[in-house]
Amino acid sequence: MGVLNVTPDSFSDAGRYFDREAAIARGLELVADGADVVDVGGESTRPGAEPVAEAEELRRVLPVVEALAGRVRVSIDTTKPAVAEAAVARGAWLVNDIGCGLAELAAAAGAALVVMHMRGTPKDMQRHAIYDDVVAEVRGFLAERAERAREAGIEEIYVDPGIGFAKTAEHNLALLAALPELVAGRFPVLVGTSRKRFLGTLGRPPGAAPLPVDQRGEASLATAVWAMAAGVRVVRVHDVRPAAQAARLLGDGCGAAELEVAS
Ligand code: HH2
Repeated sequence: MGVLNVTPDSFSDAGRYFDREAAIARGLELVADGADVVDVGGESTRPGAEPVAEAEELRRVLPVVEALAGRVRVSIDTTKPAVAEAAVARGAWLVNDIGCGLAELAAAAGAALVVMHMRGTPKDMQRHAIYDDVVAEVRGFLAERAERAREAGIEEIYVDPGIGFAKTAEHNLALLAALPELVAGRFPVLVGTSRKRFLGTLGRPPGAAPLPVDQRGEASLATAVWAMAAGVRVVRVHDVRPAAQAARLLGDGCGAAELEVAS
């Protein structure tokens, strides 16, 4: 899943694809790089982000969804029912329900769904990063919400631990370590670590500033590969080409035996 942020303020590619034509061109580039799905978002979810009015979000995403929908499976990343509904009406295949409020709508529209774990809203979520057992709490939440979505009639449901959403770096690492456990559940798993802040803090001296976004590529790929090797079905990434190559390698059964034969 390639990330396409049609926003002026996303944490990594802020403003680069805010222009409609630039966004559509980027979507097609993601497809050429090997994306099976393009996730279109018109509102940043970075910690502290300001909310966007519905009319503005619709203006940002709908033409892009429409332009891409005939060429690739499109996902709509939103918390707003009107945005999800209009995007599906224009051909979006999946509702990326990061606020966990759109299952009924996705069911009625016949769309696939991502159920993601978050607490609060992007503006205040980091205040809610308090857990006794983050893995058990996230797993329980996802199982319950996904089951409800299934009962509402949705056939294709993905669960996502919501890396970076109301989570500290330690919480993110605990959830990544627990991916094999999450994958063993009933629903396929989606994970997004790409360029996130915690990747820039790993191995840094205490108190040091995190690595800037453009220096988080290697850690992004490493965590995507770990996720895929753990059995995660979808990885949400900004840099599609290396992740798609890794997916092919793993999907082609890069068991040690086969690699040995090839070499
Ligand atoms: N992460 C972001 C946005 N949407 N959706 C899912 N399902 N899982 C994620 O981990 C996830 C997500 C944040 O990344 P990005 O879109 O690059 O940034 P921004 O929200 O600032 O636009």
